[in-house]
Amino acid sequence: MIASVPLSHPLLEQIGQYIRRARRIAIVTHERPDADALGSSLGLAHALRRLGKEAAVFLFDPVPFGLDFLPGLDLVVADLPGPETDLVIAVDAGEPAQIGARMYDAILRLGVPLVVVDHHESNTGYGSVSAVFPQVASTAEVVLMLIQTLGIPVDRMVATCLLAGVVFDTRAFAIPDTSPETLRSAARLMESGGSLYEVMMAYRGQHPLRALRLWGEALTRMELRDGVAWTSISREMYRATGTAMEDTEGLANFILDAADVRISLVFRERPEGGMIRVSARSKPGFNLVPLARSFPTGGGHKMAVGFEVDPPLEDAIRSAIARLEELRRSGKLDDR
Ligand SMILES: [Mn+2]
Repeated sequence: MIASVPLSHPLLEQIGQYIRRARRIAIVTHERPDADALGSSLGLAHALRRLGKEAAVFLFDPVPFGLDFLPGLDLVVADLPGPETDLVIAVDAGEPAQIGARMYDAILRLGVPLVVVDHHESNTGYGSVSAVFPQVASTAEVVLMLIQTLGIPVDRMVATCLLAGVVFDTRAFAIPDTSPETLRSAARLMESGGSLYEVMMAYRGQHPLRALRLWGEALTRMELRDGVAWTSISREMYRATGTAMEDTEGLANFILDAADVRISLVFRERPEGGMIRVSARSKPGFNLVPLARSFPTGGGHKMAVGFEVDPPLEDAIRSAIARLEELRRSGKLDDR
């Protein structure tokens, strides 16, 4: 499949119209933001300010470990957007639930247009305009297209933020969705002053030692059947290693890199209890979205999804692996 990536697009032109008419713009993204979510949001905020707009990123979560190098973190406001807001842009969020009920309800109450810029295969098409490009490797690339559509010059701050989104979401240009246009976008961002080295250092240094200790515990519990590898993280493991749920980010990808693994799953208890969170990853040839969608809150990309299963941990593992095997047998996870 040739990924055709438009340099501009009618949907981005439409969003551009909304932006030109707006004065105070609130940017929101998914909870527990990753580098693409935060980098795309901040990069867009910087660009909109260059256009003379008031723009801020509204997000309750703390900045994740290792992303504090992103320029302009003071544009992140841990609050709901106020009544002066006249446009909301949701970035890298596939559905309202990912933005969080409290934030999304507040947006609906504002009664202003909500436009969406995203690349999730599972995007539900919410919002007044929904510019979703599943073939584009990162939302940061879509944001760059939008910024170019608006004719805003890309400065060093915009460039570094967006480069972070590109590098982290492509796993440093290593996923199949990495296209010539991904590399051209990265080159353009470097030419505009973005530091690939700084971003790469952050990418490689995204895990503190305590996370590796937690991974070590998880790796010893791993099971493998028919190319499907899974492991789990219990509340006790967080306690024993002094870690939090964010320290599990990257583990499913790490397991997937093993030569004899085709699909990886990591089941995690939350430190505070409640639903079991599952991250699943696959090598090319699978589409995991039907698996994720078969659970109430699931979504993501073909080869990278997240979903939630009822506790306890052991039952969650049993039911999700059974579901996966059933879907795989019936060909519903085949990517053609
Ligand atoms: Mn993304």
